[in-house]
Amino acid sequence: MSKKLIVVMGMVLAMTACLATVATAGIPFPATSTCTITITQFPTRLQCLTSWDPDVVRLTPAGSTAVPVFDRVSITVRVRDAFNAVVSGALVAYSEQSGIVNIANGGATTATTDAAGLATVTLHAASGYGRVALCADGVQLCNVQVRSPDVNKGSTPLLCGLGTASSAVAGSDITNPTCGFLANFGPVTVGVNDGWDINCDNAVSGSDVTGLLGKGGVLQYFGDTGTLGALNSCALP
Ligand SMILES: [Ca+2]
Ligand SMILES: [Ca+2]
Repeated sequence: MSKKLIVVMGMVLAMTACLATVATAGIPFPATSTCTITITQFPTRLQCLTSWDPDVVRLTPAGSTAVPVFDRVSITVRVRDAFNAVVSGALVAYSEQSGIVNIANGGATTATTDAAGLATVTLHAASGYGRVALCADGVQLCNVQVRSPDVNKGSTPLLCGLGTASSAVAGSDITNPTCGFLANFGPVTVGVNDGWDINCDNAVSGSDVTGLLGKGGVLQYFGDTGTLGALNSCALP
């Protein structure tokens, strides 16, 4: 299923403050720009859309060839500047904003805004969990919360980060004593163990490992390995 929502970023006070200091024609401005977020789920997990705000996007880990893929998110942006004029020719791309997350090579598209300031980009593959931002010419316009079954690089606490290079869905994702699924079993506390709640039922449990009805858990992607891209900053290259 898919769901659409429109996010208008920013606040009047913030816009007023920015207008007084850094407003520049032709520069993307969050408070006047809009994001239309469409999440398509494979398979459907309505709880990821109804139980969490913002909605959770479950991403296929790097290198996975699993069919069906996990979720896919498309964001259509209309980019405007601080004076409410559309910005054409802006580079639109995803970047890792926070948490332990890295977009996989080939896991997202980029685009350039058209004459109406519109562009659409999609994201389907990343490892880790956290927030992924949508950036236009290096300015963050909105973000989405993401989770994947690939939560670490190996079996020791030192390998709880993802970084770059290759990563795999393996036994250590389940058994790492600090950042494995087993170590995070229990009711979800946001900011503590929500990144492991793959099926969004507000608890980390065996169903996140096995997948309900055999789908959507760690085991569905077990053994998948691939290359994580360089960390993508919102700053222009
Ligand atoms: Ca892993
Ligand atoms: Ca769960």
